[in-house]
Amino acid sequence: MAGSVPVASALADIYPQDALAKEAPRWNTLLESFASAYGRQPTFVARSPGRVNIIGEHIDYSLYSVLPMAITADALLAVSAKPAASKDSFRIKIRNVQDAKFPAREFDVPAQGDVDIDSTKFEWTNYFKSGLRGALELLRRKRGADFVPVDMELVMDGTVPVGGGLSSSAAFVSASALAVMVSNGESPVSKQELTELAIVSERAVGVNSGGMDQSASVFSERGSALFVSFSPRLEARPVKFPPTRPELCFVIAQSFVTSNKHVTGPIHYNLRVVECSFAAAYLHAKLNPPGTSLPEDAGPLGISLQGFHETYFYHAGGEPSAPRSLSKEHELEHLLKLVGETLTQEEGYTREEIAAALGVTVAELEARFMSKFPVRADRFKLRQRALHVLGEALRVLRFLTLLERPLHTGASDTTAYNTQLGDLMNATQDSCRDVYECSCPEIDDICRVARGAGAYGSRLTGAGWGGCTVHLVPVDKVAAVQEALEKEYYSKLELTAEQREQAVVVSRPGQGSAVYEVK
Ligand code: NG1
Ligand code: MG
Repeated sequence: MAGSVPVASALADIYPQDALAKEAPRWNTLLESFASAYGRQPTFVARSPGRVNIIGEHIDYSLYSVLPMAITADALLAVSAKPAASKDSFRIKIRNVQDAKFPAREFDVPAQGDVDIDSTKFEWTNYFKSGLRGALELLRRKRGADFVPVDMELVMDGTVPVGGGLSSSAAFVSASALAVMVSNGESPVSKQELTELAIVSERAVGVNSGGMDQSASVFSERGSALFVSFSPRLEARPVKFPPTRPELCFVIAQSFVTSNKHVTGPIHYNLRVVECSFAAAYLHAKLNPPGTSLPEDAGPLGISLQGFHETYFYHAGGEPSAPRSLSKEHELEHLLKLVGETLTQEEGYTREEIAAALGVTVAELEARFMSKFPVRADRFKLRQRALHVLGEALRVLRFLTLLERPLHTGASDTTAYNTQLGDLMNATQDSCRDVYECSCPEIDDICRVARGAGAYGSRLTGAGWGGCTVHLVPVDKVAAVQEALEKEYYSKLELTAEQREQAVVVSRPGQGSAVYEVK
């Protein structure tokens, strides 16, 4: 059914042929571990994959479009459900295949009350709980106040590296919400509803994130990247890479620098979200006619650079403040110029300066933008953040235009075309490093080495400050890139055999969320 999470009855519906030899035993272990823990077979497995972002970094929370793809690594939840024993509460029993690292938990949730999540602690089941919370809100809206959720028994197995920039969190939250919805008789599950609730509920774990990861995890289709738009509403459409010569693939290389979401993550990431929202409000105050209001939108703080953009071109009090006939790319170019002229303070802006521009007090500013997720900063780099976001939004559109431009099918050499794609990714890396300040020396190093060995484009992927890199590589150069990274980067780290094996992988666009029926 269009727009709903597919139901699979064979692993071949989910994974590419060459992954089955590894996946089949893993699934068997999951099912066996369920049977030995609970004394029965699970009835289904909810599955959501991780993702790699090809282009469009740190712009989803400003509601600009991005181009990620799902990977093969995923979160699996084997599930069995039964009616709750009590009318007042239901019981969750959840275990992990790696139970030494992630201990088993059991808890009760009030049938009509909230799910308790302590986001100040790292607790692996918080991701399940946030998916549960989101799914319950949706089910309660649909089923009414006297809805009593079922008891659930679950076993989880995840192969997306934690803290590695491939979005293990969104995979786990989406799989959890899916498991809860299916257990409570929601069938089929709408991809749109699942994604929207996963986006909002992941914020309960402490990061004020955008919606790229959950969209990629839920909506992706095997063999295609995914173009995701957030404005005026969430929309995702598969995009294929044209056949090029040499043929292209994506190589993912870990930096093994862990950006711990619960230590540095909230500080860096949530600060960027605040800076982008400040930039939107500031530009609106300076550039749109007095009396125009910036609409409340789906951005994590309720306003976004996209909202300013739309208001500026289309709704500025009926007084078009700019020519209306520009293409989206021209609009972004126009805005980049305006930002350069309007946000002139390289050194950043103080709370006092921003509050004055917005016509509010510092206390009001803090209450509005900095109370949900506190941030620590004296100066806010509005100029740099806005320049990155608008420039990156433009690169995404240019990348998409290249992908959708029909390639000369008989062409025996598309090197020039491949180079154009790679250059856009390289420009993203430059902007992430210098303007958005979300790279780190190790990532810069990996990108330099990979490009030197034949990658057309190399950049960080995901939030940055460590984590993963993605490289656009012609298939005949994969071995050379791998070798160069081994020699110039990985050999200098102390890695376990498992880390060495997972350090560099070729990734093809994988399948999004699915429900597997256990027979
Ligand atoms: P990761 O790499 O999963 O931390 C984060 C955000 C995305 C997006 C990217 C940067 C979460 C759950 N996801 O990804 O929404 O903003 O950073 O492009 O925090
Ligand atoms: Mg994440």
